Amino acid sequence: MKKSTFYDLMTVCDEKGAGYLVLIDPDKQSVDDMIHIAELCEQQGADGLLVGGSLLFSLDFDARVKALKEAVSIPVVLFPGTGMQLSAHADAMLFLSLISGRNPHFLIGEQVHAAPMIRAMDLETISTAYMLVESGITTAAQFMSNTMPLPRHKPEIAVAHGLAAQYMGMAIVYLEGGSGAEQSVPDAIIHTMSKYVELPLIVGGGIKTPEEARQKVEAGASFIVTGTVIENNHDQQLIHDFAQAIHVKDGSA
Ligand code: 1GP
Repeated sequence: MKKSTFYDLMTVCDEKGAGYLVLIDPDKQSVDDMIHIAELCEQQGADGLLVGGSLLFSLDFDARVKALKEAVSIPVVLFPGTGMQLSAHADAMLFLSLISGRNPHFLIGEQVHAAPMIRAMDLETISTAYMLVESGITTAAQFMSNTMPLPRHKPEIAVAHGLAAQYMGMAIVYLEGGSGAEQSVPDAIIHTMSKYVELPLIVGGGIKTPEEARQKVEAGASFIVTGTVIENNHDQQLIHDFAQAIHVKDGSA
């Protein structure tokens, strides 16, 4: 595999059993708070930061990504809710296609708008099969994309989407409960997906405790993402506990 941020993340996954990514929503906090969380994440063992959100209210997205990049040495990866969330300062971006939905705008439209700018920025792209899974409430991702999530009690439907992503040559699957989800992605979906689909799995949305994160890794997740729980607490012990629970090969959990 070519040396890249994706390669580095996959190496983390091989060495530690799974990787821990913390989502920073640039709209939900001041620059100082954002930097503070990022530094805590690095110190306490997180493997990377995702940056993005469903909406953008601030005008300084690029400056915020730059500030994050200067503050930490773990990878800073864009997780854009729209094609407006681009920055050449990031290490890479998840190039998302919302394949659980049937809205052409999020399947290919946003991507076509963003592609020429991504080329101009020379930004590494990680082709990501993004799937929303029913999670108890209408999440921002669901509402903003105007798509229906995958049913949570039908793992075979999720798997069929994962296989399609694999056959289309995508690099990674992202199973998303949605930020602030009441219920995280069911272990049964993660387990079945990891059994049938030969792509690494990112799992996020509504994960509230290290124990829950650990269960997702044991079910087959390669990366766990938490956003809200860290955003609300700024708790370094909690970040540490998440990292330990997720790094199943460290033997310290
Ligand atoms: C990442 O959107 C999630 O996939 C983050 O979700 O904010 O619920 O942790 P939370």
